[in-house]
Amino acid sequence: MTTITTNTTAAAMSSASKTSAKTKPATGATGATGATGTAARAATVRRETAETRVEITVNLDGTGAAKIATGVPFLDHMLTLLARHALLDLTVAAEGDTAVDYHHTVEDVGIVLGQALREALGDKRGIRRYGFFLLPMDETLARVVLDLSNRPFLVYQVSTPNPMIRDFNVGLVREFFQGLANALGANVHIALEYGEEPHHVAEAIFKGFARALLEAVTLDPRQAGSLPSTKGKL
Ligand SMILES: [Mn+2]
Repeated sequence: MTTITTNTTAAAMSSASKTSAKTKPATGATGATGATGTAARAATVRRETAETRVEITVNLDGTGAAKIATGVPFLDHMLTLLARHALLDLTVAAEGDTAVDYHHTVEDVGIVLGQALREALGDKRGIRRYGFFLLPMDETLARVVLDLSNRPFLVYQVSTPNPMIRDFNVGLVREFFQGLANALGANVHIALEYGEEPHHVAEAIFKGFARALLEAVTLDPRQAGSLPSTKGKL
């Protein structure tokens, strides 16, 4: 378990979190023993700016339990299903300048989730590294391909005729994944094969990403704790 605090204003909070961030023993999750020793693949990251305050705790070897409160109801819905389909235990608490619009909050939650996933992955030994998924949702089909390469790059090929989901612009999904890809150090390709209904489009992308992520972070016993790279570094 790793805790990172960025721009924290509360020293007491920081030291309390350091205390609680001690590595805890694995609790029977297949991935948590062996390759990465006994350290749980979990992390907590806090980040505070003039625009947002975000705290995220993630456990890669979870069951999909989510506790999400971002102040953006549609983002809460997306993160809840992301946790469920990636089998992450995920706690997200965010407060942002949503009176301006949702942009800063959505982007910064993506950044902090990327940081937390990266910390939880640790040295990446034994992981599968790549993941991909084609996810259908009624008339929509989304394709998500992922490489935990430490080479941040987002390719995002999505256009929807009607961008609004209530007061949430589906274009913000791109901002979320740009922040996430940068902070996670991941190559992420997201494409909408086809589809129109914006709620379906966003949901298919988040679920597809979740399934691709689940594949990529899974510990493969055949890797025997080595890095899935001929370069020797990820
Ligand atoms: Mn839905």
